[in-house]
Amino acid sequence: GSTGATTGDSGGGSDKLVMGFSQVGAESGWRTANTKSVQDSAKNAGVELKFSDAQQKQENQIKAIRSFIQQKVDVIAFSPVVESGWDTVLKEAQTAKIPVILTDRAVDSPDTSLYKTFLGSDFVEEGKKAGQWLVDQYKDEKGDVNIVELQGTTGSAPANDRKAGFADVIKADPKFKVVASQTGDFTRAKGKEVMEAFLKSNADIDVLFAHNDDMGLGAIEAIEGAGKVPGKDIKIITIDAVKDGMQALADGKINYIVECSPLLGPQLMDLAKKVVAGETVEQRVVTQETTFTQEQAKEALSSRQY
Ligand code: GYE
Repeated sequence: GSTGATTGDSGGGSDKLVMGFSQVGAESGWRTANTKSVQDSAKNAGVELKFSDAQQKQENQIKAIRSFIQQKVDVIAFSPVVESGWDTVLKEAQTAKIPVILTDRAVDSPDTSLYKTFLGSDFVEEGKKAGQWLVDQYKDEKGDVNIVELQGTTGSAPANDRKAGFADVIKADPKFKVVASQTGDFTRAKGKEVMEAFLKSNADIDVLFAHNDDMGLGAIEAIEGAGKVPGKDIKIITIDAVKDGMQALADGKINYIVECSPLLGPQLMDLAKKVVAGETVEQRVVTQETTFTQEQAKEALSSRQY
């Protein structure tokens, strides 16, 4: 506020930008790093952050967003756990004239005026990169390549898009067969549990594609538990490139990781300031990312920030 009329300013008259942020949860190493990035960047940017953890439940996110509207925050940012079902609450924010920024995950609403911008990775591209590695690795293979897939949270943008991108690339050759595909909810525990079931019902698995490192790491435990060697008997591709994933890649237990950066905080604070100042911003801001082989992981490991 700039009225300057009050004395003994006890917070109400401060010029600090207030952001309500609704986080998905704490399901993975990626998410932990993302939360830290948002919190640290808010501090550095002088943004007052109201942070809420939805524990992977959409209803909790809707409640948090409504509470941010009631508190009249300057800007709302959130990472939607699933893609569908946001129109009503986003319209409420729009009516209250509070700008919304999507971070990390997308919504499927056709009305793009409901949010100012969407900052995050291109998940279709990530799935394609994973598929392309497989196609290259198995280019001389004549027989079938049996693949199992651990999907992320059902209905989430990264699960939908990574699955689609991967499928789009491997369909070029019918020898690639996805013999089982199920959600592991982006967690290590679920990844292990579902991989155990895959191993029981499929005698001949050549490749695991896991939509994130954590599920891949859980699956490694299942594979070892079944007396097989991860990275050799079963080749493993994951997405994220968090420290534990990169360590497993350097150790030869994972074969390839497609990077997905959780360090969205600084760009988010930048965009928030612009949006609140009424400046126009790009509708879509895509994160820059790379990929890692086992050799590259050995080199990169010591300098990873998360
Ligand atoms: O890949 C996964 C996390 O939305 C990109 O969510 C994010 C994904 C990330 O749980 O590890």
